[in-house]
Amino acid sequence: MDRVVTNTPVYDIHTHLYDPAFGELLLWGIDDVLVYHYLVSEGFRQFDLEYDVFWAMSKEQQAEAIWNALFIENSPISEACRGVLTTLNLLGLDVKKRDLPALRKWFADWDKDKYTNRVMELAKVGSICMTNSPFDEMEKPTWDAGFNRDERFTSALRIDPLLLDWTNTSRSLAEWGYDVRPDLSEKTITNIRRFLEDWTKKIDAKYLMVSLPPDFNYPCSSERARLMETAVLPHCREFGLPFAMMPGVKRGVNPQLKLAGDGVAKSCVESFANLISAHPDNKFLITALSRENQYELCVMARKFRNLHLFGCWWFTNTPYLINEMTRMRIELLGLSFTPQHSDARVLDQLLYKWSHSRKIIGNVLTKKYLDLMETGWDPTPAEIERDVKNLFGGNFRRFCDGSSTSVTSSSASMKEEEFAI
Ligand code: FIX
Ligand code: ZN
Repeated sequence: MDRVVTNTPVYDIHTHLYDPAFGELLLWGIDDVLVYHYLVSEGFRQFDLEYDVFWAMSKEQQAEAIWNALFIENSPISEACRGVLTTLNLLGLDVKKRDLPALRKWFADWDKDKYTNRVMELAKVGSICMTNSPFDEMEKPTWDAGFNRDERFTSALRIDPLLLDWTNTSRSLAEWGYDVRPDLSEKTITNIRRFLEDWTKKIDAKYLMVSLPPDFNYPCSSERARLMETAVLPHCREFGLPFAMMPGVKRGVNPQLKLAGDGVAKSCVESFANLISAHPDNKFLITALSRENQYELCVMARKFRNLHLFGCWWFTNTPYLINEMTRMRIELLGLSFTPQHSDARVLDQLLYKWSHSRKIIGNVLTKKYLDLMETGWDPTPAEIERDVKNLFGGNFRRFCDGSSTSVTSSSASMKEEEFAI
């Protein structure tokens, strides 16, 4: 069992990583690992530093401040800190030396392409879905210029500015040649759809996605609801693409922390049920930030087959909550969901995020198969291999494709004698 969960390649369906062709946008190496925003917010709990002093530092100085505060002056026991150590350990580095300069020296000898291959191979991540935004000035020029894609990197079209800040976004669209006005006239909607079509094709989007504040409600006469009903959802239907919603984030709770300053609050799950039931021909993906929303979401997914739950997002990506959520999802939904995505922003993080999650998912599954065995039902190795493949990408691919081809136990290859639960 452990071997199957450890060795099955995953499709990481939500990350903030980039195809290596995006150059500097693909972050990797010890300094980027240390300045991850999860660690920045933990660092500020220990620093004796003003915000602006920290932000004025170079990346290397910030990394050093975090290293000293969270690894040297305190034991690195939080999930994000432990993640750094798991990553280094899996790369074969000796963490007990506590030697940041030596770690930097080791990373300096790598080339980005070789390192990408090495990390993906070690983490057993087969495909990575990027989060691609036409509104991101850093990545847009690369899309506009075109490049040879690395097939391991797929795309999701991120549309937060369109749905959360239409007034400013209408100006950008107009600048890019789309005939739109701030009012949502029929002509404007036609042009928003043209924009979505152009970008869906340009990046070969596998799904569209948005993160939503906790106060999202539906039905509603808001601009946001109107944009969803008249532009986004019809577009998704036309292209057969799921619409991923990530509710519960409160952006900028502490703006001084920049990217590390976002918070969480409960969302209204009933609103999502209303939206999904009103659009039975659309496919929806949901991962919610609030722990309190997870149970209601599981029950909702039992009611709507056009809803696929995925991942333990951000603050829920901790061992305690991954265990709780995976167990609850399995008990209520069987195997019809995708338990995890990494949300990695730095390539190296694939190592810890997947190794920590695989272990927990493996433990939950082991317990469930043992419960089955108590009834006299013997799960075969091929059946277990099938189930894990489906959880690690098969279910998601099938949901996106709308095809009924799942990984079947007969196509699973592991021999019976090769492992035991
Ligand atoms: O909105 C998102 O996709 C979030 O995952 C990010 O914005 C967030 O900053 C993050 O990195 C969470 O893991
Ligand atoms: Zn994300």
